Amino acid sequence: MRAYEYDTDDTKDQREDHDSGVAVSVAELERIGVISHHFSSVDDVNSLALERGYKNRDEITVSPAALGDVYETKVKVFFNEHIHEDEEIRYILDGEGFFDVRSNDDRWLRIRLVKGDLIILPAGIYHRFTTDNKNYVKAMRLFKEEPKWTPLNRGPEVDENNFRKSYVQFLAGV
Ligand code: KMT
Ligand code: NI
Repeated sequence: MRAYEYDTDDTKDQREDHDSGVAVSVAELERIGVISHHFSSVDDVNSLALERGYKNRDEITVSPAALGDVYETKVKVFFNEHIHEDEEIRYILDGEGFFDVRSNDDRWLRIRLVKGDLIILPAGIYHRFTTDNKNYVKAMRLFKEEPKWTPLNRGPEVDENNFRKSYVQFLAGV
């Protein structure tokens, strides 16, 4: 895992690094509720899943080979800024990708994940995902119960969502 402030150069594809050169620390990510681990064995993922009460999981490959014609569309959909009403845990099985999360003052922080990296995004955090310019990631998605991965795209309505509001309260230290 390596995190940095995203350079908002819209002339570049979302899959480019967009590295502003300003590093973001693990502590800064923890302050916004984002936790990361590096697990070389899936046994460690199993322990974490057990500890946090996760019962379900699936695997997704995001690549032109796996998704064919819909790859480009999928990659754009994942890159729409959204929240979920549950934690999002992702474990990178192969390849690499970027999760962008909003800082507490609404800047984009880019988190680069490679094989063995695991990330926990809290419910209600605005975020987005993209592959990098290698166009290949294989990830495990973990769920507590039923998959609740419906993305709620950012907008005035979602700003009023109860999961969003709880997260905003967490940021404010309430
Ligand atoms: C999400 O919610 O944005 C995703 O699950 C992205 C695909 S998983 C690598
Ligand atoms: Ni998401």
